Amino acid sequence: SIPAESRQVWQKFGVKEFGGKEEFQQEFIRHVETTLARSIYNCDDLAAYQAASQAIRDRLIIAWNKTQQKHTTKDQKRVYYLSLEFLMGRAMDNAMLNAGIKDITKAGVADLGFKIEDLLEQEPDAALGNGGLGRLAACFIDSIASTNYPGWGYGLRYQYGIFKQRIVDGYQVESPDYWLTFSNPWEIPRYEIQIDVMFYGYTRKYTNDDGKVVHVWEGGEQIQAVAYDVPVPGYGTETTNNLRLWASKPTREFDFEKFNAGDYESSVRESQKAETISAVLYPNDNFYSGKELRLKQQYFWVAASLNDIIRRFKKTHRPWKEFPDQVAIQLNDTHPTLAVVELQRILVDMEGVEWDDAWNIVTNTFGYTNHTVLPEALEKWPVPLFQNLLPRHLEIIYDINLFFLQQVEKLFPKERELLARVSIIEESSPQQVRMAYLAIIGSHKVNGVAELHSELIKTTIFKDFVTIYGPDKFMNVTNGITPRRWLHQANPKLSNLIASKVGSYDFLKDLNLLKKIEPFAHDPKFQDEWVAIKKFNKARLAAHIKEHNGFDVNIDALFDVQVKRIHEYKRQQMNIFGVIHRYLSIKTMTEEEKKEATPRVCIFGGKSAPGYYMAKTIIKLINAVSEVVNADADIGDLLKVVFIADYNVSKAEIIIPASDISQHISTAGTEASGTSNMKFVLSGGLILGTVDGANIEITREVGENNIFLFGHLAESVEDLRHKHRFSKVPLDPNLEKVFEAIESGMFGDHNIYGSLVSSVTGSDYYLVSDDFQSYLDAQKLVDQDFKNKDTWVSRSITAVANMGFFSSDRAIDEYAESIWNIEPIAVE
Ligand code: GPK
Repeated sequence: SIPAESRQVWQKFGVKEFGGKEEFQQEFIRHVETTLARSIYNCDDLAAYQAASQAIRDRLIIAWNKTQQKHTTKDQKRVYYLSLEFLMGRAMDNAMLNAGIKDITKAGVADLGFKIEDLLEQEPDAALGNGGLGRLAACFIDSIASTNYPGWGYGLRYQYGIFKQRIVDGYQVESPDYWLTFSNPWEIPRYEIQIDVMFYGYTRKYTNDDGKVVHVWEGGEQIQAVAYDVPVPGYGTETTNNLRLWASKPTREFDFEKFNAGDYESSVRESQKAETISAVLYPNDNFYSGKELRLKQQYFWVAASLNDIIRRFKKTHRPWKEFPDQVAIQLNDTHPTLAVVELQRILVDMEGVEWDDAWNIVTNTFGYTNHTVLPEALEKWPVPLFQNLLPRHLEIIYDINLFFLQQVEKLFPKERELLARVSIIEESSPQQVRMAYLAIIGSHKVNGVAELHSELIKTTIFKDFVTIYGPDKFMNVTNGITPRRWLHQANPKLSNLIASKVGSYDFLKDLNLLKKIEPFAHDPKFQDEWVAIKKFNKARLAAHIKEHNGFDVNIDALFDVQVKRIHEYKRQQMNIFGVIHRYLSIKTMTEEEKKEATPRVCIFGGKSAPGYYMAKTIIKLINAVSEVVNADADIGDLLKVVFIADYNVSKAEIIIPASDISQHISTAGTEASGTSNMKFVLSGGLILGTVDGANIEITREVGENNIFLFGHLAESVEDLRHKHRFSKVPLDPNLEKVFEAIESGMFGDHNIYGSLVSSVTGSDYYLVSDDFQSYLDAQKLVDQDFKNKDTWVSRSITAVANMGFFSSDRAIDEYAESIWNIEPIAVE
C-alpha cells in the first residue's frame, strides 16, 4: 500500500467530478488531442463522440471506484445477476443522464461546434441480447444501481452481437454485427484479471491420507477468461455498479506446449479457436438449439464468474457456511444453471466441504427465474455431449439427482411415475440433462415474470415440484422497465411535461408519483400539450420511415405498432392477416364510407432467428403486403404498411413513443410477461392485446377502459387445441377471404406462403382462426374510439398515471426483499 507521506500527493491530484461545462471542455479537448491523437482540424462527429464519451467515462470510473471501495468496506451481502444476454443499447445518453451531467455536456459540446444529438448517433448499440430476456437484464442492472443495491452483472463480451437485419426483396438478410470496430469507450479491459477455465479431460478418484475419497478432474483443455468491466451508473445517486463481461483468450501455457513440440501452425490455430468461445451471441429467442459451442459458452462464463465471486468472498476470511450471507446469485433463465454444479464441485472437490454442507450453501445461494413455458425453449443437454465436455460435472449431477430422488421417494413412497417425471435425467435416447429441473433443485426460490406465467409454471411444467417442495418455493416477480431510458431518454418531451405537474423529476426514481398527473386527464390545456408531444414523436418516426423506407406516412393517421422478435406464438401472422382483411374492406368501400374510416399506419419490426423458416415467411408476407398496399392508389392515406428493418434498442426508443396503439397479441398463456407492453403504455400509447403475460396486470393498474383486450383465455387453450387435433374446425370466414386473396397471387407467388397458411388451416396451434373474429372486433373498436380525440387522450393520460407499478425499481425491490435478502448502501 501507499506510504502515508505519499498519500497527500495522491489526494492533491485525485481526479475530481466536473464543476461545470468548462471542465468538461478541457477534458474533451485533452482526449481529442492525446487519447485520439487528433486536433481541431480533423475532429469529426465520430471523434467528438469518442472524446466526449472518454470524458464521461472518466467520471463514471471515479464513481465506480468510490462505490466499490464503499461496498468492500461495508462488507454486506451482494447480488450477482448471471445473464447470457445484456441488451444495453447505447450508453452515452444514459451515462450523462444518470451521472447528472447532461446539461453540462450538451452545452459543452455546443460551444465546441457540435450538436449532442449528432454525437449520440455515432454510438453503435451494444446489442448483446436477443429480445425481452436480454433487455430485462439491462433494465435490472440499471435499477440495482439506481436503488443503491450492491450488485454486479456477469455476462459474456461477444464480439458479435445480434445480427443486423436488412430486407432484400422482402426477405430478411442477416449480416454480422461487429460492434467493436472503433473500440468501446464504455468498457475497461482488466487484462490483469485472468481466470483459467478447463474443458474436456477425465475424472479420477483416490483415497487420501485421511481416508477420504477425493475426486479430481484433469487433463483437459485450458482457456483463459479475461474481464472487461462496464460501469453501470445509477440515476440520481453516486452508486456505480459493475457489469463484468468475460472474453476468451488462449492460455500461455497452452501455446508453449504446442510450440515446443514444433507445431507452431497448429498452436496458432488452437489459439484462434479459444477466442471463438465468446465470439458470437446465439441469435435464438425462446428456442433451444443444443450446440456444443453454446454449452461451452455457458460453462466458460459460469466458471469465470464463480471463480471471481469466490475470490472476493475468500478475502473476507469467513467460513464457507457464511457464503450465502454474503452472496446471492440470480440465474437469468437456465443458461447459467451450471453454476449450481460448479459451486458444488468447488466446495466438495477443491475446498473439502462435506457434500450436505456444500449443498446447503449452494441452494441458499441461488435463485432461478423462468422466462417461458414454451417446450421448444427448455434447455436439455444430451448426456454424451455433456460427458465429453464436462465429465466431473456430469458425475455431480448424477449425485445431486440421486440424493434428490431419494428424498422424493421418502416423501412419496411407491410413486415410481413421479420419480421418472422429476428426474434431472430424461430417459430418452440419448439421455438428456433437464436444466430447468436442475435449476429448481439447486435454488431456494423459483420465480416467474408475471402473475399468470407464475401460476402457469406451478400448474404445468413444474407442477410436480410444487407437490414435492410445497408452493412457497415458487413465487412471482412481475417484470418492470427502467423509466430513465424508456420515459426520460426515449420521450424527453413527455417526461418534461409530467415533471411540470409532478413538480420535479422525482418520478424517475419513484414512478408511483405519476399518479399526480391523473387529475389533469381532462384538463384541456394539458391534453393539448399531451397530444402535441405525441404528434412530435410521430413526426420523428415518420422522418425515420421516410429516410429508411422511402415513403411518407400521414402523422394524423392512427399509428399501430407491433415490434418484437418474430415468432409464431407472438402472432405477427394474425396481425398481417388482419391488415389484409382491412385492405380488402377498404377496396369495397364507397367514397362515403372511406370518409368515415380511420386512416392507419401499420408498423412492424423485428428479427427472425436465422433458421426459423415460418418467422421468415411472416416477414416476407408483411413486406409483400406493404408493397401492394402502399402502391394502391385507391387506398391513399387510409392504410400504409411499414416494415422497419433492424429493430433494436435505439430504434425502439424512436418507435415506441410514436405509437397510438401497440399490439401484444400472443396466444393466451404463451407470452411469459412482455416488457415492451409496459414501455408503450408509459409513452402514452394504448394496448391492443390478449389476456396474457403482464397485459393482465397492466389492465388491473390502468383500468379495463384504457386497454383493448380480446381473444380466448389461457384456460381454454388446451381444449381448443384438442378440438383442432381431433376434429375439423371450420376456418373463420373472414380469415378464409384473406387466404383466398393470398392464394389468388395478390401478394406474389402464393406458394411462398403455403406453410404459413396451412399451419392455420391445419392444426392451428396458435389459435389464429379461433381468435380472429374477436381480434377484428377489437380493431373496429379501436378505429371508432380513435375518432373521439378527447376521450382518447384522457385515456392515454390516465393509463400513464397508473403505470408506477411497472418500474424495474419495484421489481428489484421485490427480488432484494424476498429472494436475495440484501440491503441498499448509500454512497456519498
Ligand atoms: C423468454 F425464454 C425466453 C427467451 O428465450 N427469450 C426471451 O426474450 C422473454 N424471453 C419472454 O418471452 C417475455 O415474455 C418476457 O417478458 C421476457 O423474456 C423477460 O422476462
